[in-house]
Amino acid sequence: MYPLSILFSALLFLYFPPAHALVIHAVGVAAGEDFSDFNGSGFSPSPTAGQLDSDVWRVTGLSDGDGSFGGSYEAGDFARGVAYGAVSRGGIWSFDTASGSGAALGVQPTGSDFTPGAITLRVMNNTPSILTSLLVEYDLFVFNDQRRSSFFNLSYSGDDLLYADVATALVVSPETADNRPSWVRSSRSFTLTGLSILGADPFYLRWSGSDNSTPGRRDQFALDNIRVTAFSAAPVSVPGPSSWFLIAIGLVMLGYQQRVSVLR
Ligand SMILES: [Ca+2]
Ligand SMILES: [Ca+2]
Ligand SMILES: [Ca+2]
Repeated sequence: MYPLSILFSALLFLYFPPAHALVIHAVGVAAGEDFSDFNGSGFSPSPTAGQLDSDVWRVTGLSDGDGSFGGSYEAGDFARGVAYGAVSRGGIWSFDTASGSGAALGVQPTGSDFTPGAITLRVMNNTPSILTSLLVEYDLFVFNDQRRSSFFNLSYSGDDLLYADVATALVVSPETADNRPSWVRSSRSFTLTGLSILGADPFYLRWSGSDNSTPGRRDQFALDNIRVTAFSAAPVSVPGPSSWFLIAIGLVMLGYQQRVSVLR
C-alpha cells in the first residue's frame, strides 16, 4: 500500500502548499531555529523583526491567556522583552544566555504564568516522503536563581491532541538557588521513532513546565538551537495478503451494488 500512500501524499503536497510551520524540506536535512532575531516582542502570523511566527510557535498557560496558532500576541506576558536572566515578571522573554550573543526563547514562570504552561512548535513535512523518525536536538538553559524547583519536559504529537512524553527529556531545576546564578546549558538529543508523517502533514513538539517543589519563586528556562532532522524508512512494498483480501472484499461489494442497481 505504500506506493499509493506516497502518490497520495505527493498529490496533496502539490495541491495544498504547506501552512506556515518549521518546514522540513528534505529527508536527512535539519530544519532549525536559533532565535538570533528574537527580542521578546511577541508572536504574530506576520512577524516583524524581533517577533516569532505564531503559525510556528504557540505558548499556553500564561495569566494573559492561552496563545493559539496564527494569533497575535504582542504585549504583556507574551512579550516581556530582552534580559540576561535574573527577572521576576512572568512570561516569555528573549534571554541572553551567553552575555551578548545568545538570544533564546525563554520563560519566567510565576504562580499564574506557565504553572503549568507549554511552548509548542509546529513542524511540517514538506517532502513527498512518509517520515518515520525525527532526530530532535536542542539546548535547554536553566537559570537557578530561586529556591523552588521546576521541571521542563518534551512531548510530541501528530494531531496536537494526544501527546507522548519523551521520558528521558525531563529536566528538573535544583531546589536550592545557586549563590552566583548563571545560565547552565544542557544539549539534548532525542530520536522519535515509529512515526508516520505524510507529506503536507503537521507534527508537534511541545515543551511543558510546572512546579516540582514548593515554596519560593521560580527559576528561568530557555530553549535554543533547535534542530529537527527527519528520516524516512518507508519500504517499497506490494500489498500483502490481508490487503489483497480487503481489495477482493471491496470488489465483491462493488459487484453486488452494481447488481442490485441493475435489478432495480
Ligand atoms: Ca540563540
Ligand atoms: Ca502573567
Ligand atoms: Ca531553584
